[in-house]
Amino acid sequence: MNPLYDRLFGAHAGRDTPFLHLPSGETLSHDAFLRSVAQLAHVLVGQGLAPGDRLAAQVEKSPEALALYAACAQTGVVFLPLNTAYTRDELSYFIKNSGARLVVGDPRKEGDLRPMVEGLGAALMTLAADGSGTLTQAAKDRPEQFDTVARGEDDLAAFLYTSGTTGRSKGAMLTQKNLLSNAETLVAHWRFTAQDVLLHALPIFHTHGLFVATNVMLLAGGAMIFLPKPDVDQLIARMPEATSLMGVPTFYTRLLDDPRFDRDLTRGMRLFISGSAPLLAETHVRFEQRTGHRILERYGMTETNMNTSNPYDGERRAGTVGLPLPGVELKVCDPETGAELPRGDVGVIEVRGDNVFKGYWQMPEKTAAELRDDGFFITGDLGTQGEDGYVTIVGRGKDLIISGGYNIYPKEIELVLDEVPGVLETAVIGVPHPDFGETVVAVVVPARGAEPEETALRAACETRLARFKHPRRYITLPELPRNTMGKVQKNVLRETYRDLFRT
Ligand code: MLC
Ligand code: AMP
Repeated sequence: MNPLYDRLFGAHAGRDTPFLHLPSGETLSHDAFLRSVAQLAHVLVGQGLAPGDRLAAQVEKSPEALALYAACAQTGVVFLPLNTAYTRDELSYFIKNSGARLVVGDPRKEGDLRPMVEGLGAALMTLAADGSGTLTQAAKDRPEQFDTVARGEDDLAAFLYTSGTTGRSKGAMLTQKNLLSNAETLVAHWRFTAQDVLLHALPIFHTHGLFVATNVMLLAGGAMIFLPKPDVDQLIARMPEATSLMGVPTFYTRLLDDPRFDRDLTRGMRLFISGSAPLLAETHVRFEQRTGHRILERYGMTETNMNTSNPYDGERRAGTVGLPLPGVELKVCDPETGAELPRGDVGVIEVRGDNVFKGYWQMPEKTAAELRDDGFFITGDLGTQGEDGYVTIVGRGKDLIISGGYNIYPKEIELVLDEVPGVLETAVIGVPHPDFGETVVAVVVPARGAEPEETALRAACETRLARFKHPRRYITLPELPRNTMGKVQKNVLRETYRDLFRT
């Protein structure tokens, strides 16, 4: 028995039904996909990977990349997907911290990656966006059947790294049960069936694109139009074949900016889902006016999968993230004492359920700080729950910027900028941005008599931080605003620079 593999993948063996519709016009059936998974599973075992070992993958979105996830499930290997934007420095931390034994990377970066990967005692294989590379080369002649390795519900299925307020990324350990229970809940809640066709344009290295979108469609037995990027022309061209779309708010604002996106185009769609970042109530209203559809907003995170969702049939209330999902307990607590607050009060959201992860890999203190003994996870999001159960997120207790659905922790950027010669200190903030929701601005205080060049600041970020984390604007100030306790008042900075990107 291997519940994750059996339910998501094995259940479709022999089914000649469409699974992935590709940009080339080709369609891959469930069965053809599973045969390629078995071949990859043979390669992983051939590489000496045993159940519980970690495989890190930094690869472009492709059917083969998805098959690698499935092959990990089939062999009991822990899958560790990584953002393709991460630099070699960032990657090296994840490989070292996770102890990954095999790294699958982009052949274009092979020369850069190999010394680092092998220096860390791991092996490197490659996989390109078009499916070529040493991984698929090795899989070519392997059998198309593989005896699934037995695993239990509490065994680890994946590690997803999330940054933190201290600037050090933590590996969130997700079990089979975490993933399966959430997928089951979402299929039922959002009414997905084998007749659904999901327009899949999210990256597959994060919770949203991998565990929400893909796991839901696998469990439901439906098909996906698998686009490498959320290109608006492609989304519009393929929408008539689809029944549903999952996206971050940027998808929806970009679609609304295109006059071709209208009621007629969306006639065959039954569901638009938004998450990973706040959807402005204004976007929700404009979307309904334009298409007649009410976007269904839900709320989740890497450590917990999905926690709340607006209802399918009931009121999808703009500006809220809906109600706790079945099987998820949610409470709003006093940030200082942890005591549960009365309905309507603002506090930190805590959640408990089969969806909540097992802890951070080899970081017991960080786990203890966020995961209570009674199983409640302290999300760090500030919110309120109304008498009727609807949850509204009003802010974040954690110093976090969400840009186009990617989480960016200011501390990580401040640590890099603070090291630049001539910099006394820095404060990195998020300010409203019309496309990304929020974007990164760095406020820099020069050391006495120094004038650090913006090019030097940019260069420092270049090798150490993925591009989406790079500040879009640098502002020099003689000093940072501080309160009487000496703490930097980022709220003052955010207020001062709130209109920097307003059009
Ligand atoms: C790309 N860039 C970004 C960016 N994405 N900058 C800031 N924030 C982002 N999110 C930068 C690139 O580095 C590049 O910079 C330039 O923008 C163009 O890159 P691109 O790849 O062409 O961008 P685009 O295709 O337009 O992608 C934007 C996006 C994408 C918003 C569609 O970022 C995206 O798919 N986001 C989804 C993220 C996601 O899946 N989040 C879920 C996390 S799970 P330059 O300088 O080189 O020009 C989670 C839990 C939950 O949060 O609840 O779901
Ligand atoms: P990540 O750690 O990348 O999984 O991001 C999780 C964070 O994204 C949450 O803690 C929230 O701050 C935010 N988030 C996810 N969905 C929503 C939403 N619908 N509205 C507001 N914030 C959200």
